[in-house]
Amino acid sequence: MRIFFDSRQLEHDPQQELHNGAWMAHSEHPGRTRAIVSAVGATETPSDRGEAPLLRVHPADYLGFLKTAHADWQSAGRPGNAIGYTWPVARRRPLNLSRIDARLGQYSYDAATPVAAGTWTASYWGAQTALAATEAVLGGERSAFALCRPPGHHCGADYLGGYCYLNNAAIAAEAALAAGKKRVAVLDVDYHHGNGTQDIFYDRGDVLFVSIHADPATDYPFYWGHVDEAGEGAGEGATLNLPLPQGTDFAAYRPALAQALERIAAFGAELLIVSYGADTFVGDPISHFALDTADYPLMAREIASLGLPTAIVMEGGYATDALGANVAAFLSGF
Ligand code: OKP
Ligand code: ZN
Repeated sequence: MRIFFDSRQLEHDPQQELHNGAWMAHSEHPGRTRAIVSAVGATETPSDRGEAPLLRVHPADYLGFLKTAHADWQSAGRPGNAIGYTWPVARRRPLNLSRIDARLGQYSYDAATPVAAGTWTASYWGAQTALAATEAVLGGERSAFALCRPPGHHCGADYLGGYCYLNNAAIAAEAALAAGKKRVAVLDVDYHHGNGTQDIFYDRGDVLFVSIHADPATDYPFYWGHVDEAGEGAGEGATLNLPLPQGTDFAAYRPALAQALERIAAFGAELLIVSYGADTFVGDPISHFALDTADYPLMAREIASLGLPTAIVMEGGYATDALGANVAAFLSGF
């Protein structure tokens, strides 16, 4: 399998996140990626396809915010990473605010996603990595892996959150549509619901979003991922949420996976994007499913049995010591 990776993604090195009321070292650190790189073997560096494919998903004002947020924070005399502390709820309308705190609030939804000096560069090359893998499958590869970092599935068109800044899976799906595919499916198997990807395609009939994740009644991101979220307008029926309880092991996971794959087949997808998070692993420090390393090849084989050209995009996974083995196990099933 062709594997794409750009080492500039390591430049994103967020210091801390607000976790259960205290600042703690950030879970989404560069060491995650180093662990995966050393386990998966040779990688290819993506070429630069520019900003146009990013702009199919993210508005220019959001990209502009992301590019300068850390510098703006520094100009305001602030230490460390840029992070918001106030968020608009009822008044989320397009105000032209210049204060960095106001802009951070307008373009984000949590305090777990700091903007550091290297965040834009890393996110940009993460998106290029997803595009390279997508182009490989559009060109005839059966599957390809994009070793993306930071992850992407929590970030919407114009907001960051959940350690995510650019939505790599959505950028990949839009690239496939731009290349002529009529129907694309995104299967999100990260432990957390992919709220950003869901939001981006919620009213669209050409992209099916299917997610298996921890029940938002107990788990982040709480406000999305409930069973009754099924899409709207032209997208009615093109969103499928399959929440599962904490403690779920692969035996309990399998029926949901079968249901997800059935829906993707029925949709008539021509290309599949998999948002793969290894945080369903039993030893994950911030998650509560009970999948094991040996389950990932089985999960992958079932996904591969759809017979669709498949671009796999890396999302979460925080048990760094087991992360390389878990990712390699998943990829081996394709
Ligand atoms: C990103 B991905 C909880 C802090 C917020 C955010 C989790 C983001 C996961 N105390 N946690 O889906 O793996
Ligand atoms: Zn996750």
